[in-house]
Amino acid sequence: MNLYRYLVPRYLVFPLLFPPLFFSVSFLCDTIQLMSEFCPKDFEERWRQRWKKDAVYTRSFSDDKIPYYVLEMFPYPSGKLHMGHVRNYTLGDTLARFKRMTGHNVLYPIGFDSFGLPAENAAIKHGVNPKSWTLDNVDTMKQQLQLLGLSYDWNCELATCKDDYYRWNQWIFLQFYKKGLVYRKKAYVNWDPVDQTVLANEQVIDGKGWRSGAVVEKKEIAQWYFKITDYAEELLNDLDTLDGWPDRVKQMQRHWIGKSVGSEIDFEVFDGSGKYVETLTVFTTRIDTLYGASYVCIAPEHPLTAAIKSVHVSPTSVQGFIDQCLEQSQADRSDNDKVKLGFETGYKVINPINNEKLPLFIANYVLMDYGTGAVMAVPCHDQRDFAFATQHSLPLKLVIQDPLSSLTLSDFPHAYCEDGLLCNSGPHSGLDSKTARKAITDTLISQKKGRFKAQYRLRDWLISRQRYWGTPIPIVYDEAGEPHAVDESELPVLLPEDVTFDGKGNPLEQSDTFHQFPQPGYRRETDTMDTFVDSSWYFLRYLSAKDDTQAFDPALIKQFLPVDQYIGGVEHACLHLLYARFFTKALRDCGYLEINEPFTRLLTQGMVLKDGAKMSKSLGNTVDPSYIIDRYGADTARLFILFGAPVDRDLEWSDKAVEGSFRFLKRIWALCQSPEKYPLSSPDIVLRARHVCIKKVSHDIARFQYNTAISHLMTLVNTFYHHGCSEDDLRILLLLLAPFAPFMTEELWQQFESTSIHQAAWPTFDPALCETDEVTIVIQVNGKVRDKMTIAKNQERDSLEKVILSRDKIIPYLRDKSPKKIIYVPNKLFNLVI
Ligand code: ANZ
Repeated sequence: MNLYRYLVPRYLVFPLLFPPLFFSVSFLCDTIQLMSEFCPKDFEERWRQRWKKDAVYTRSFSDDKIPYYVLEMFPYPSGKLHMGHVRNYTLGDTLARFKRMTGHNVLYPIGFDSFGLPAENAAIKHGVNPKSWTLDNVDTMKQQLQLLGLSYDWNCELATCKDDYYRWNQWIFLQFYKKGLVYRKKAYVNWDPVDQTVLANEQVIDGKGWRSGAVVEKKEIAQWYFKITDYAEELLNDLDTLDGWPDRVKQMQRHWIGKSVGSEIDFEVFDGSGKYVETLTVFTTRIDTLYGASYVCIAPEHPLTAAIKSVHVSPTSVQGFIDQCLEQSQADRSDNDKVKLGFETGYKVINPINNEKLPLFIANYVLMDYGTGAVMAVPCHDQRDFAFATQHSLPLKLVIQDPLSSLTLSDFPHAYCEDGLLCNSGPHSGLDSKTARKAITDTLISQKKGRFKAQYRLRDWLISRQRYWGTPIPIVYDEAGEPHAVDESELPVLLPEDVTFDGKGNPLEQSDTFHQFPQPGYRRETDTMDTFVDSSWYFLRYLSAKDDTQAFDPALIKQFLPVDQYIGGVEHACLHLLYARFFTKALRDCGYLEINEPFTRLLTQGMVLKDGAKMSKSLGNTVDPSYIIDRYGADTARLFILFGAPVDRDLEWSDKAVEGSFRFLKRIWALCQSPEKYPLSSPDIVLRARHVCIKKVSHDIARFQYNTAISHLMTLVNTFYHHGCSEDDLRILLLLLAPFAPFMTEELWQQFESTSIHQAAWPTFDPALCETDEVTIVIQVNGKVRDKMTIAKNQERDSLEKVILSRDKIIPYLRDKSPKKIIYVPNKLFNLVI
């Protein structure tokens, strides 16, 4: 329905045809039509229903349009949306809407990351069933998401806790198992001796079990791992291909992967009686210091400790020392400022470069899961070794000299940790550190006692959880305790429901149904998978979420992957984003994918703050999104979030700014309600303003500069208020605003068209009309940029010269002289040669 066409006949035709009725009927209509208040509640719900009924946001399978995949990190269904979610999803929705209007076949899905500890804790605390607790929460969150007018294609919806999803976790596990990317190894867990259960780190409070209060013990049990370290080098190198990722995130991943280039050195080990025991390999980045090694030490968890214990005069003292170390956290053990604990084993090792005999220690600061779990200690050149050697009165040997000073050992109370020139290093003395690292390694290579080696800080991914609410690992054990993969035809291995949640033991152990299956004597694995497994491939599943024949559909994957734009919090920089990259590469190597990376562009949005602090339940400073939607409508909530700050910066909550967003929408509403009040008075100005606005908004949305895009729209609205507007102008305004304020624009659009604005085409601009009469020129003094200035186009040199020579920024460079020469490139550059 066209408002203009509608208004004109009514005013003219009514009085002529039905004079007596004119005042009563027409006047009433006008009052209702023209004075209609901006009241979002009147139309938001109606549009939600209509969009759903008309499948306005459903992705099409046709490939006549360019596919575009917008993805947000899916939520954990904790029950309520918080402002962080609202921001995350509004950012994605706005882009999805823009891309649809610019002719893309947009895939914009959502699902629920619905396995995890909170559901299980709720079950233990309140006796509720984890499944119904979770699915209820999913429902609540879904309703809230829909209130915001997010344009998801709900056909893609998935919940990871449902067996139609997690069966494919099990399938992927089996593919990785076949490929040799899964293994089992012993590792320490937190053990609650009272409840006889393994505790997650979050369930250990001040060293005690969260329920029992018992002092938590470390227990070594066999667990499942994914071999992500096989991909360490590729994960590191491919970061360089991710041009659409924030540098900060790439840097965090580089650091997390932590590549160190160095050497391995083999030390022969002899027991107290001088008998050869075995060869111990250490990893070092400073082989140039090898002549300065004064002892070697191993981690308390090192396998060699078993042999040491078996021959030691007091095995209990060895074990006592090991236990003392294991009580400490890894962080404390590595802390430079904490006391270095050591135990002299009585064993000796031989330094392969000079055959010197060195003592072997067990030391708390050596970690088992880095390098080889053994280090050569060089007190003069490593701070921790220095502290340890001083505490244990071990010899200090200076082997690296600072090239810029002639200090000797007694002159410094710390280790000298920099590179330098080698001294006291036999034939290698005099070399610089870098050359020496190569030379010494080469010498050891020729003797088969060493090699070059790169190490990664990245550890294999421990996926076993001794919890109920997760994906059962598809493994069975035979009578001898040997693991076997479950046959693919037997998937899913269902989570049993005949379990109780009393916080004691592992619920899966108690279930009868879980352990009933054909082969007698076999037992199922009762570990479930880390929930990060679920989120490592969900973006592949969205495309065919209901398909029960395969995990994902190769043809659709080819069409839509990699994800064009991923949006989420920077807190996932290392774990989730790295795991998803690993899954993509591993699935590629299993033959199921052809892409190398899952996410082409990544946006990490800023936080939502209140009074300078992160909005969070624990601080009690949250603002409930439903309240804002209820009071102002979803469009205002969205607009505030998008306008309040650049997308990657923190956004400070402000009631005033919310009001401001509401008022802006109200102004547009009023304009569209009574356009006759704003007849077009300066068509030229308005036309230009409109084209400039289309250009700027298109440019800004494509670059996530939503706040500036909205400010351009504000400028346009002001122009309309001052200079009037036509129907076409209003149409353009609504189209440009549609991605930000989907409800109101749709409601107002119906004055012009009966189809959805969200399926309309994005407006185009005429570049000629966007050209302004101004240009910015650069002002240089002796070739160096000193100033910039916006001037009218094609200005004459002489008039310009006067202005430039009297500018504050330029005067100091003139030093009271007039320039020797002036180079003027019209509309670009003005260079003064002094
Ligand atoms: C001898 C040495 C001499 C070292 C020296 C440093 C300085 P990044 O760069 O982090 O890779 N190291 C090796 N494995 C270890 C483990 N499992 N636990 C604790 N420390 C370990 O660090 C490599 C250095 O960390 C190695 O080089 C080793 O100490 C130590 F003047 O070897 B260095």
